[in-house]
Order: sequence, then C-alpha cells, then structure tokens
Amino acid sequence: MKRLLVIISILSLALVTACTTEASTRVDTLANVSEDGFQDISLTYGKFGYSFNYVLSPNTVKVGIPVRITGDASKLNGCFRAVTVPQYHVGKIMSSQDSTLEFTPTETGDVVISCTMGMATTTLKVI
Ligand SMILES: [Cu+2]
Repeated sequence: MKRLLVIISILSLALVTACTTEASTRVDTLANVSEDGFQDISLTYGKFGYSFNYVLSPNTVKVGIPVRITGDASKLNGCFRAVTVPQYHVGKIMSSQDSTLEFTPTETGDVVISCTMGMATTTLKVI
C-alpha cells in the first residue's frame, strides 16, 4: 500500500513537470508579414509527454495585421483537423484542398486555437 502511494506521487509529479515544461520553455517567435499582407503561421502537432498538441510556428503576431494560419493537412488527423479560433469566430476542417484560416487580431493578449472538442489547444500571442 505504501509502495503504491509512492508510485502515485512520483507519477503525478512527472505529469506536473511535463505540463509545466511546455509553458516554461516557450520561446516567442514573431511572424513576418507576407507580400500579400498576412502574418503567416503554420500549424502542426507535436508530442508533449504522453499527449499530442498543436504547435504553431511562428507563435507570435502583431495586433491589427491579418493572420493566416495554414494547417499541415498531411499530419493533422481526426478531430485535430477541426481547428477553431473561438475569439474571432472562425474555424475550418483542414484538408489538402483548403487548409487556411484567416482573422485579424483586434487586441493584444493570448488567442486560443483549439480543435472543436478541445483536446488540442494552444495560444497565439498577440503583441
Ligand atoms: Cu479534438
């Protein structure tokens, strides 16, 4: 019984570490503005500990300039393809024919990007 408790506490500690590592190792990378006036962001996914989540590259944009998110439809599977940006009321099921989402951030802060079921979720930083 005591051994079980020890195992459980080690496991939960590992989980907490895995979750905090992602946030604390985030490095902000600012998007360039393309010739047609968009801040281009690519969206794919990566493995964090035992779970998968979205990865944005770059992950930071400037307020007031249109943002274009392009999903990697060849890698996104299942509900991870159903990408939404609730704050700006846009969403799309990414496919090889159509894998872009556009919106213009109107305020600074973190914009949540998630799949419709909320299993994958990340933030785009607006400065
Ligand atoms: Cu989902």
